[in-house]
Amino acid sequence: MTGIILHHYEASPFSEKVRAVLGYKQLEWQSVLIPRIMPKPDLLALTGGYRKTPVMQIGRDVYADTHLITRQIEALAPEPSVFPTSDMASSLALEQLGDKRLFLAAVPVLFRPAARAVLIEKLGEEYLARFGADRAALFKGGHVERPDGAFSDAVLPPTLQALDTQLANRDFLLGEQPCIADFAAYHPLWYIRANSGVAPLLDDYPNLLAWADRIRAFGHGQRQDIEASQALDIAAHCSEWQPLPSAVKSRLEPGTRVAVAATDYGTDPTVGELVSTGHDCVTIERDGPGGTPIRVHFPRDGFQVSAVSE
Ligand SMILES: N[C@@H](CCC(=O)N[C@@H](CS)C(=O)NCC(=O)O)C(=O)O
Repeated sequence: MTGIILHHYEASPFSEKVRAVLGYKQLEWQSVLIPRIMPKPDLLALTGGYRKTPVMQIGRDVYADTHLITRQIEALAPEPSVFPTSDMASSLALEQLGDKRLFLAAVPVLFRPAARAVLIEKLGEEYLARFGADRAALFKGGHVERPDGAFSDAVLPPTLQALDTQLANRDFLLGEQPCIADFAAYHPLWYIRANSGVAPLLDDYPNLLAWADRIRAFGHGQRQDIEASQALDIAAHCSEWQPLPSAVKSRLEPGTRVAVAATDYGTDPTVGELVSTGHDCVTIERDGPGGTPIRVHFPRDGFQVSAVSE
């Protein structure tokens, strides 16, 4: 048992990235379904402010952002690896292309009339209006603007064409085995493909579709559904911490009271005491459910850490 609890919702592309990694590694995990839109009181009881989806919990350790979540999963279950040491920088660059550019280019596609018609059928007009308002608020205060149709039109065709060409003679983006680059480029396409109104947009890219089928075939591992209250209970009764990555020198000393917030969008801060700064991870401690101390871990890239006065 890995102890992994994923807080996610079914239709979330970034959650699908993590579910596919769990599937490729054939891991057992527990699933807590969270709301797609605010408020998310049970999730925030763990994170202390961070609201994005997904979040991973192991006991009383909480991991924000799939950049860190996937690396923590790799640390727990190294084989088969999704972080090959050869091509490390190339896979990081492609991971960013998928998570940042391709995902943001996919979002407006789901607001096109053909996609909206499918969503209205599924979720209802009233919920969709609330979803739109929630996502408009999500992009307030960050340095990334809410993407629009013009951004999609400019970015999607050349990026899909490049990925499709790269996949002409190989099974996965960097060779014959999948790595993090594949999972990061996969989830925005999964998002488009899941909506029958816009899925045909991908028909021009046969290599991409075949590759997406290969990733889908990994499945999601062994998932067990639990309630949010059970996850909070697990945190409240846990007395161990997960190992921390080695600390590196940083501008702020451990023990400093800090706020950590994403810089792109969804910038709601989490406040706590700085525990450690690693190469790729910042950890803070705060009081969680029932006053239990909780550690929340964030990636460094894409997050701002600032000292706060009491
Ligand atoms: N950089 C984040 C991005 C996560 C993200 O944007 N998730 C979307 C859902 S797929 C989100 O948080 N939407 C708002 C929400 O769920 O509250 C990551 O890699 O985890």
